[in-house]
Amino acid sequence: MMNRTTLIDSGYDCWLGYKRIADDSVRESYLERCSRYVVIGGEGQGEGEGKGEGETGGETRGGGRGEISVLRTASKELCLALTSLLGSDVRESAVESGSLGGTIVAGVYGSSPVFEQLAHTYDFAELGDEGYIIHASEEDGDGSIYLTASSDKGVLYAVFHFIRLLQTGGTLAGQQIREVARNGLRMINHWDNMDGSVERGYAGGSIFYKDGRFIEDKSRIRDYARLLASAAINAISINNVNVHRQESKLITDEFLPDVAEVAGIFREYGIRLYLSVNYASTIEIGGLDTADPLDPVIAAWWKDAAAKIYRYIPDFGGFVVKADSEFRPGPFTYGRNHADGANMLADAIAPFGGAVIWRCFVYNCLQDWRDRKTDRARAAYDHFIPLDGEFRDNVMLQIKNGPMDFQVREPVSPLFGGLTKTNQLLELQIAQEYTGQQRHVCYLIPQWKEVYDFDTYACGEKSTVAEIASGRLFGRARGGIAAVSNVGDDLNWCGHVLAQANWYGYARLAWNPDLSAEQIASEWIRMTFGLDEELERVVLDMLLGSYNIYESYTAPLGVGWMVNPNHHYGPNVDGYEYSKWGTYHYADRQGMGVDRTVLSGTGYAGQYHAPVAERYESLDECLDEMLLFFHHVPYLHVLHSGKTIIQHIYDTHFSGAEQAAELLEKWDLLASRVDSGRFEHVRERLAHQAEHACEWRDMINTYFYRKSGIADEQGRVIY
Ligand code: GCW
Repeated sequence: MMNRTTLIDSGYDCWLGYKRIADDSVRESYLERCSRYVVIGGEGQGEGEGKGEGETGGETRGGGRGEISVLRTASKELCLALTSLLGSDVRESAVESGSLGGTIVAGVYGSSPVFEQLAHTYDFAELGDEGYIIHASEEDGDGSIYLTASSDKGVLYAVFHFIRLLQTGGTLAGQQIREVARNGLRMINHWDNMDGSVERGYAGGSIFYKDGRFIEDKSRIRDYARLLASAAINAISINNVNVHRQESKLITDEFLPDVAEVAGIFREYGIRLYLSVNYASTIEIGGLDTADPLDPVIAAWWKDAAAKIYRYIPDFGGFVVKADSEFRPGPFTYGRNHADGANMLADAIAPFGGAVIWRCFVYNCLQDWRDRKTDRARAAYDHFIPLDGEFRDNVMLQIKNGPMDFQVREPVSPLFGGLTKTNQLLELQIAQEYTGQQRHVCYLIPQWKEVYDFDTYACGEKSTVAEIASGRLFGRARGGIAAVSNVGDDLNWCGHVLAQANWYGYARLAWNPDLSAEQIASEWIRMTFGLDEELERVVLDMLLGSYNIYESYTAPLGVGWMVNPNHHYGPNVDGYEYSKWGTYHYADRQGMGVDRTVLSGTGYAGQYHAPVAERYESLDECLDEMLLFFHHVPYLHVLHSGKTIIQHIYDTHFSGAEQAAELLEKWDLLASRVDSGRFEHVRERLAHQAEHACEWRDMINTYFYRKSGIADEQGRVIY
């Protein structure tokens, strides 16, 4: 167990700290309607069945065992929040106690006649499995507030939403909230290894494993599940997609008891557990000499493996698979394709209601830098488009937002809009691998909003990524969002307190991609730091500006990379220029950028639908911020902004470093408004960022000054 005194001011509680509301009048006005509560069934014995996450219809088995405890979780959380935020005058009521007037009443619609009066205001059928209602209208008489849904999980979400209302100073009077999840699957992927390390982890070690085994004290996992559920995450994979020897054994009797215990914790919070599996498990742990997906012996091995997993975990979510990617095994070895591999696993797991999440991050990572025709950006599309329509219904293809690899700026993967007959998941990276590694502030919600809102024109206008990933545009049965976690065992979970906003924001956006970056940030600030207008103004300004600031002092105009090899931190313009990874900028003394046009380049621009393809193809129409991703241009090429490429590089790098220094000055205004623990911690990170931004500025500017020989118009210092 964590020692509470060490946690105070550490950021451990994240946005669920529930500090007593300081303003007496606000607290008292809430108390008028919130001094009593009841969660119907919260201590009861009901039993139910959940539908599989990511599904918009159909039957799924398993999950029943969690249903009672999800309501219990809701009840515990409501009690904790009310007593902490409002003071100790809060008590639990009983439904049988006659009049419920002035009570918060939570429960599954249909489990009690008290919810029937809501039937003339809401259509419960529209809520689906996870949607909910918060009804606090005075017109219905008794002043009670109703939190209801058609499932226990929906009630839990309603409870957390209601708590958020109180934390953010929202009005209760007249509230009629109806929320429906826009994405069926809202998943977090961990890249945790059983040795306790986290691949691309920037917040300490794993919260799940140490020294090749599960960590014995699971209390932190419970705290984690609670944070995830508060923002309606409903699925988690708990091990790295690069599945090494030890993690391959997670699906065996050696570790399944532990996996089941962890699954049980997540189940209480409405979260379904998945595992990343080694495609070559039959060889690695099965003692066989092949992993050929069309070999009946292999298919039978996986059927047995699935049956065993479900004996331990009846509501197991399924497998996440990275195959034939970055040296991981896959079906290519046997002359088979990705559909063959995915379908074999899908068939093994289908009888139990499980799914296969198959990643599309497939490219040649042994490229020759001298070869300018092979284009890593093209690879995923080239591999998967020919297979569209060949995957089983319980397969989802997980597609990174961009065609390269989570750079600060990339176009959207053309697989979105390209695939029309296959279930898809959008994959984002909350871990800030290329966006400052949680030492720089980089609030990523604006980047993700652009991805969700991107119009692929697959079926004419409004064919956005949001509509495709959710499954709606092509009428797919499954869909949703997954993201690489930024969490580790640092006391504040994320390494940087402000990086918690990305974790929280990812989840909120997965529930509803229409929320604005500002709205999410302001929710997070109020919940995390309390109600303080000045503090909110400053932190909002810092967060909302941070993505552009980070972009402006790092690799310019969409070209990407320019980082140190392996760990990917800090500037190194040629770090990957002569490597095998397919990530080049092609800078010479005349110009830079990658020609990906159909006319003269790799043809990548042609993987989009009209009019997107034409926009990227055309030097005139291509957006400035994406120019060097699509075109190789001279340094004196003039952007839409009116600046030359070279002057743009100088200007953005000087201003970016200045703005990074201003972030620190802004934070310093908050010295008396933030507890010293979190204040000093963030301050130290911002000081590093300011200094590191100067390093970026000087390396990039100097490199391009020396390459191009063109001086800065403003004659600033370049080395
Ligand atoms: O971004 C790259 C990372 C790898 C990662 C890979 C992937 C898990 O540098 O560390 O491996 O992507 O997404 O599979």
